[in-house]
Amino acid sequence: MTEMTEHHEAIVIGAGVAGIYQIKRLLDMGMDATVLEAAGGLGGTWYNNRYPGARFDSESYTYGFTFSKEVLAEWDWKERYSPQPDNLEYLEFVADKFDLRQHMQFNCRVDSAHFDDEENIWHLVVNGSRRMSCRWLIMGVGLLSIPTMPRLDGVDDFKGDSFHTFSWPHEGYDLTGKKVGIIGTGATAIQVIGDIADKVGSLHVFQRRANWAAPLNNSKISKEEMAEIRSRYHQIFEVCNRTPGGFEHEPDRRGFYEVSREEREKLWNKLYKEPGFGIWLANFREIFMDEKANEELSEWIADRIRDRVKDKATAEKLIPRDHGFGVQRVPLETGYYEAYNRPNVHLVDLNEEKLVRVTENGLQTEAAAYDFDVIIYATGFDAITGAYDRIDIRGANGAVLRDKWETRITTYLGMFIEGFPNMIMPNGPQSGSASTNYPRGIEIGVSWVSDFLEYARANGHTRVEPAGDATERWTQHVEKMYSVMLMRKAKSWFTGYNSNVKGHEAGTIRYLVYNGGTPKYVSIVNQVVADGYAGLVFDGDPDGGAKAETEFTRRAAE
Ligand code: NA7
Repeated sequence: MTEMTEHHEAIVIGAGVAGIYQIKRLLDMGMDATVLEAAGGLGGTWYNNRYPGARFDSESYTYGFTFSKEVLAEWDWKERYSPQPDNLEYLEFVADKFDLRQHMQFNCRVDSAHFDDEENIWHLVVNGSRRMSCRWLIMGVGLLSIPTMPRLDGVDDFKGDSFHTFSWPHEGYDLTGKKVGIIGTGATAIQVIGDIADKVGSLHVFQRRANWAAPLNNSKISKEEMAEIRSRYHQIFEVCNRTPGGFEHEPDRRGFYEVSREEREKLWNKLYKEPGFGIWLANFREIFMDEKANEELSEWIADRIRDRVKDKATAEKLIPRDHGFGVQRVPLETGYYEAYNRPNVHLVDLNEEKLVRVTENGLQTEAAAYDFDVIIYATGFDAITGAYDRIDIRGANGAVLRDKWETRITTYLGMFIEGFPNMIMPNGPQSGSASTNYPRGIEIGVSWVSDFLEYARANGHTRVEPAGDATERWTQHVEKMYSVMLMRKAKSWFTGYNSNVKGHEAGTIRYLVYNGGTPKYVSIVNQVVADGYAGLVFDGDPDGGAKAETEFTRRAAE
């Protein structure tokens, strides 16, 4: 360690939902810790994504932190699906309440993190030259924090304004009367389009793959309603804890084939009119696993699109043909389909005319040149592993994480990586967070990690890493969970597909998320604790890992 190195017992990378709660827990246990955040402020997703229409798809009152009764008592949600400015305000409120900002350093981009095998510490380089070190490196880097631009020629040639939705101008941007082109029809684009269609002069939507979407059915929350919700918080979070996705929507327990077609349609009609993910998550469980059941639901949803979009040809183009409803995370929309009934909104099907390049004036397809004042890139993210790949992470013996994960993503519990001691991921790839209502998964992960660190400190451990066999078992368990789900067939960020990232464009499945559901995840990670942190090797003692052959093995095999 040189004199110039700033050392902390723990460094948390990222000041989003995970980083905020993680630093709180580290400070509570009296640890010397700091948060390094690349952006200019805290809030992660809610700091960056300021595009029009950005809001929760989780019910607001299920999104907040549960760790503090005071926060629950003091914060009022104003909308059922709260918009970005309120969400950022909420996270700032929590950080300020516990005086966390003083432990966060902004505009700090971590370039590299190298593990020192002799001293069992991590050495970091921040912003090119600043040297820092820590015993515990905690990754709160976010699942969707690295935006990706299309690999198109001429992006810099465009003379008008253009932004990726993630980098929307913080001071706001007035689109009134403007000629706008938007690339993408993911959850983000679907929010943007619904919001701006009636404000812009014209809007051209460049769609490569149609995406299933369902109504958000948002509404305001009055003071009285908030008081009622508050009185039920305990109950609400109990439901979140027992549902697979950590939402308040519980799957319909009836068998799809046990009820008549009329009964099924009755449920779908009801759910389609209800707020949020009900139509996805309160549906029959078979829709996620059984082709025929999924097809029947998909056809029913297609008819809703046909009901809502007046022009028949446009409606057909908006109906996905390559995947069924709900096998990708379902975008929730407000007036998305109705936007296409407006004379100023035009759908450009990129299957009929491929995008060729960006020009000085707009976008060029095989069929036409489109002129715009503004181009919006709603083209998604290098999801889940992207933020890890951007840091030069080297573990024991100089092993490079980026290389390790190139062919196969392996973790233990989604929290530890073999060969990368003392690096912990409360919401990493293959953890319980990615496929859920994020903060519910994050709180579970951060709590577990914090308890673990207390244990490690109390027992004087200075090095921990997962055993190879435990890692293999967990990874196989994660892979097996995909095998029963129809989602394995979808080209989405859940399966690691991204046409704009080298190596991820082939559609070869990457096992990024844990699909076993929150209750199963919690029972496994709790069992690991009950078994004396089975599967983890402490201070290089290989016998530590031998403890893995216990209850966890049985559960993972189920
Ligand atoms: P998504 O869901 O990854 O969507 C990205 C969209 O951009 C999708 O429609 C892509 O089409 C499209 N895209 C990406 N690159 C291109 C190029 N080169 N040409 C044309 N179209 C392109 O990201 P979002 O930001 O919308 O949503 C991410 C999550 O945020 C969401 O699931 C919520 O949980 C919140 P494709 O489907 O690949 O053909």
